[in-house]
Amino acid sequence: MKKIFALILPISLLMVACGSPYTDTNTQSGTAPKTETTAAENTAKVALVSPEGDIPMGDVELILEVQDNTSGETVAVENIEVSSKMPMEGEEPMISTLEIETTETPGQFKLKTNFSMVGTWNLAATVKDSKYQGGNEIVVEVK
Ligand SMILES: [Cu+2]
Repeated sequence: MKKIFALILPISLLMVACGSPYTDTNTQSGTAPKTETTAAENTAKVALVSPEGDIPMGDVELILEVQDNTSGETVAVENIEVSSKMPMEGEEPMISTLEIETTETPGQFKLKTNFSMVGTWNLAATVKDSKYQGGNEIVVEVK
C-alpha cells in the first residue's frame, strides 16, 4: 500500500501544483470540536538527515526524519508521503518516482529514488498520522 501511495502521489500533486497542497488538506471533520490551539501544537516537519554531504545523480537512498515543530524531537508518526520533482524551465517538471520504507528507528523513513539530472529537486513531504500533521518541501541539490 505504501508503494502505491508513493507512485500515485506525484501525479496527484502535479495536478494541484499551482494550488496549495498543504492548506487544503487540513479539513475539519464535522463532529470534531474546534481545537485549533491543540492541533497547532501537534505539527511536525520532515527533515533530510542522511546523506549529510553531496547527493550524486542516479540511484540514491535518503533518510528522512519527522520532527516535532516545537520540541524538535523525532516523532514516530504512522507514515509520510513524499513526491519528488525538478522544475524545468519552459517544460513540465521532471518527476522521480519514490519508494518509501519504514526503518528500525521510529519516525525515520528510508526513501529510494533515482535523480536523473543534476540540479535542484524538490521533495514535497506530508505527514500522515492521526495525531500529527504537517508538511514541507525539502530542497535537494544533486551534484
Ligand atoms: Cu531536469
